[in-house]
Amino acid sequence: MFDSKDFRLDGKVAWVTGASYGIGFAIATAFAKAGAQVVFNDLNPEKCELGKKAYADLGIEAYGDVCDVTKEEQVQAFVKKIIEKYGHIDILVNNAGIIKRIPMTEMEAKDFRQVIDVDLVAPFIVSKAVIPFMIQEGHGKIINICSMMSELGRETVSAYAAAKGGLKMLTRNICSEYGGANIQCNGIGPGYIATPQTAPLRERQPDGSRHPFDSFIVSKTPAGRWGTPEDLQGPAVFLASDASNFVNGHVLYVDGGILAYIGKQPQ
Ligand code: NAP
Ligand code: GCO
Repeated sequence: MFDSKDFRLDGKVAWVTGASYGIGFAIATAFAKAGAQVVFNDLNPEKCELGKKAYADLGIEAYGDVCDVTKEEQVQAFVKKIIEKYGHIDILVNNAGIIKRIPMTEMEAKDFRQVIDVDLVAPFIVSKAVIPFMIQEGHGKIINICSMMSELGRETVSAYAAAKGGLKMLTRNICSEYGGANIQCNGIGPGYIATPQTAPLRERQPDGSRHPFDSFIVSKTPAGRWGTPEDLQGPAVFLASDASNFVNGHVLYVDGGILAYIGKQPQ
């Protein structure tokens, strides 16, 4: 029988990777407001301290520490710390990610590999480290932050699209392999969201006009605007909660309708 408490996260421990700011921070704060204990990591102590202060400014006592999600030994050590401190990890959000916007024929293989490393290999490394503890608990929620580029390509983002396409399939495979252990693994596919990662696409031009890509995205989005990190909070809480216990292997696009829309007819 449905109960609104199904959307609560009370008593849950939620690790959101790369969540000092941006989308990860927004998702983590929503989890805290729904009752979860938030855990986050970042690449350096300064960012972790900035993140802790930002959470504290919202009245949230988040546990944060340095962990490079591409380094398996760091991830395993971080998971050990979480288990020692809280005893369990109920929710994992593979949020940490990078993008390099370089025309493919000009992109060096090392740059391609770095994007794949952070955006695809790291979610594998982190999920692999966490799943055994979720199996022990008899439940778990994994949310992979995919992208519209899990479905579409565009110039200069070959590595990112390849990684995010792979992340969609990793999501489906974790669902397939661990659904029987009562682990639900889903994706969130944000549209174009106003964060530091997309700031270069929204920069004002020297003459003060809007960036052409900014205008392009607004015209391609039925909602007629960029998304905000807050737009992702409700969908993330849903996928992290008992309300979604029979949702598995799904990528929930939170994109203002852009993937459904052919685009405004030129006037
Ligand atoms: P962002 O502003 O660039 O933040 C990314 C976060 O990931 C930062 O905290 C960064 O830490 C961290 N990070 C990067 N590499 C890491 C590593 N190796 N280990 C640990 N942390 C690492 O990005 P965002 O816009 O919030 O995006 C978050 C996620 O959503 C990414 O996966 C992105 O691909 C995805 N996404 C974004 C959009 C969008 O329009 N913004 C749309 C769809 C999907 P540092 O600050 O220390 O580098
Ligand atoms: C880009 C953007 C996108 C967004 C997002 C869209 O350069 O096209 O950075 O990739 O980050 O992934 O869903």
